[in-house]
Amino acid sequence: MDGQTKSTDNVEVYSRSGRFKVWFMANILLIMTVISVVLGILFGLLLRLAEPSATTIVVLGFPGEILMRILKMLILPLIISSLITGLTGLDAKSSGKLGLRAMLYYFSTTFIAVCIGMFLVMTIQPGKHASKETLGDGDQQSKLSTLDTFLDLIRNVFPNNLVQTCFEQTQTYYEEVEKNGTITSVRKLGYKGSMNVLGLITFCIVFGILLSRMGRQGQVMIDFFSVLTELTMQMVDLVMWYSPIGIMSLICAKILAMDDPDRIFAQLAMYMVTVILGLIIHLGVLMLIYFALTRQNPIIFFQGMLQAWLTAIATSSSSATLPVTFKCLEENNGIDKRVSRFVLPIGATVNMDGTALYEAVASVFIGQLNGFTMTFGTVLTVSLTATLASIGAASVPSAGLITMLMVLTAAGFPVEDVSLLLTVDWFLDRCRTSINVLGDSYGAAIVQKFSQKELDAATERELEEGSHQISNYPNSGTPLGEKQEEAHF
Ligand code: 7O9
Repeated sequence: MDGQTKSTDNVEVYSRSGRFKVWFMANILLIMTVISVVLGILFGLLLRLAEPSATTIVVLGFPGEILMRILKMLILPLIISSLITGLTGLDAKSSGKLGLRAMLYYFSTTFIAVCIGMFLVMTIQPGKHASKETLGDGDQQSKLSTLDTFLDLIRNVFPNNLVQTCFEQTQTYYEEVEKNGTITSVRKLGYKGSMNVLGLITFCIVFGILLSRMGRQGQVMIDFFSVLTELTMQMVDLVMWYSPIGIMSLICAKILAMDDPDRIFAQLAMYMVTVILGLIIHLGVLMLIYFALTRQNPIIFFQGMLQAWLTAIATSSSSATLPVTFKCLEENNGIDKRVSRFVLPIGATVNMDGTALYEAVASVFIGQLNGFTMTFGTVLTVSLTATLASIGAASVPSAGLITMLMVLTAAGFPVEDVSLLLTVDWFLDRCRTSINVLGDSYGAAIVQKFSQKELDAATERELEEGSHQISNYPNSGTPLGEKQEEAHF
């Protein structure tokens, strides 16, 4: 619009209209995504009236299924190449400092999330308002050993086959065998079809650090991985133009697949209110922390992350959202690529604030439902195990429910009642995933703020060495927030 005002300065007119075009192009995608969420909900609610068959639901959800497949396809090249390029942009010592700061942030915010959850669930007491008679009985779950789960986690950190890491995790299982007429269960090691992210991260971190120390000899490898990152990001660009259709389909199909929402929502209403309120408060706390530490406006940062936030709600998976999170952080919020590439894949794996809060609330809810009184010991046990469960969620086999069972077992609450919560889990999963993604994003910005010294030193060193590597980091040296004015909206 500005470009059409009377101005004698042609250059300015051009650059303004050019800037407007860039702004518009970036925002049209976001606007389309917002519209697709609204349409998805609307179509879902309307089509429910027509009582569609299971086949119709599959067909309606198909474009969404394809979106999930594409996003998940991009995760593997993205995390490998981004971790390695992120690490080669820094020296080993700086990487260590960055990693330590990220870990400190992850641990403290996760613990804050658990405390908020515990406080709310104990003051609101949602378990007192629901009775087991109306909810029905839970299914019996299989027994699990905490030691086996823990050992599996460590086994996954040190994979025995790098190729297998890309699609399978190690998992202990028990097999019933007959020995001299008696049946005993024997412990066996097997594999479960799900990417072993922790194993990949271990390998890539060591690989990246050694590569950064290699000098000239390693340059071709550095270039290889930075081209791979660029290419993958360009693929993400393409997918994002398809995402509005996929998101609409995902949301519409999910609403159609819901069974008898009125009854279930009414009975678990207080429980859901507790979780959602907790998540909202935690988001507020994250924003405060961000403001206190960086003196930047957290709302503007959030607006830059909007696309990732909506994608997280639609996909209910922070790993599938990872490609979009990268885009939003680097392009809208101007986060240094060396920081985001190093910190985000790790954050997506171990930092799940929403999940930690949810597990704390859900287990105390089950305790209340069964008339358990909370002692100081149980509060402490639930808080600690919920924190650990959220950190290990991505790396213990058949996560989600299993981690929930660990918290319940540790607190001494009945485990078979988890199935009661399954009816609303799909909904709460979306809410907590969106907080998981935002937690990682604010974390990347905070780590960057505290690592400016290391980043500047690394940039300077590369300039001195005349390395062409620097061209890979167009964001480097930009103080946090300088790019914020270009943020969407
Ligand atoms: C939620 F880093 C990556 F991108 F490579 C990565 C890949 C896979 C990171 C994580 C994973 C992964 O497998 N994550 C995982 C997370 C696996 C099982 C359960 C969960 C927990 O998920 C959250 C929850 O249920 O609360 C939530 N849905 O953030 O995705």
